[in-house]
Amino acid sequence: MSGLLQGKNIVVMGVANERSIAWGITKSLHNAGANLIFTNRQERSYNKLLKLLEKNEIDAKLIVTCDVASDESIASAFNEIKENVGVIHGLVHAVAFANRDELKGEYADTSREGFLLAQEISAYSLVAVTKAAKELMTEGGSIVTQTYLGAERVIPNYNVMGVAKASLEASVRYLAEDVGKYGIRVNAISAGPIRTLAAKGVSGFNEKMGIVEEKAPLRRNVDQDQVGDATMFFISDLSRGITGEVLHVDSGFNIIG
Ligand code: N5H
Repeated sequence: MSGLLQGKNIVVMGVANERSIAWGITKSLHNAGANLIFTNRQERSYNKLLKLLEKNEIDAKLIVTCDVASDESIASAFNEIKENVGVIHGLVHAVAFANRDELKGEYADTSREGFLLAQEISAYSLVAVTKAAKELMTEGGSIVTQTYLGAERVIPNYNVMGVAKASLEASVRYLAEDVGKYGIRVNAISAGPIRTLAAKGVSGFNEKMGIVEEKAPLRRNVDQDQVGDATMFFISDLSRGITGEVLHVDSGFNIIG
């Protein structure tokens, strides 16, 4: 599989630590020969990323700060990428946020503020970065985001995030139509539950993993590397006929009634 992304410049957003889905993706893209550009928001994740890259002997082409809550920050991040790298061929969006206290109990209790925050960081951010990234994808490109089954069905506790992911998945389709004429594709991976920093401490998470082991056709959970390889497929030309799609990487869990 190596070499599939040789010479391709791919932006990865959302590495917080080695458990991050974005880190599994990083390894898959690196193994396929991609040049990697990272964005992160916090100093803490920047330091983590530097250590991870060193430990795994991966050279980042560039690391820029980007706060997806700010249009100025997005503009300056992609400007910096344009100046230092020029053309990009792919973008991985693995960013989401909702207030922890709204990821339990009833969805009906969601606050206006919490609703808007989840939508802004988890869904609008894809729109905003697509707008910025498409200007740098002058040779065509591929954009991949991360979603979850709670967008399609009511999954206890997912609440405001389920609605944000529904918005994200609809955005994938609308964006795919917009940028398709420039040879740019937009797709999503719908991963099964994975123990990440974001998932840490959220109500009912362990139980969800147990249900997958019991009910999914493959009788096991998925991991970051499996999502990484599927994302690599979407970033590469192997998936050149696919856009606006949501691909489940969930041991088949979603087909079971
Ligand atoms: C049904 C479930 C379990 C309940 C819902 C979990 C939703 C998690 C997603 C969001 C993104 C988690 C989140 O924003 C947590 C924050 O409030 C607090 N955490 C942080 O700030 C950490 C430090 C940073 C790294 O996190 C972020 N987001 O920046 C769904 C699960 C079975 C599957 C799952 C966990 C889905 C998913 O969307 O991640």
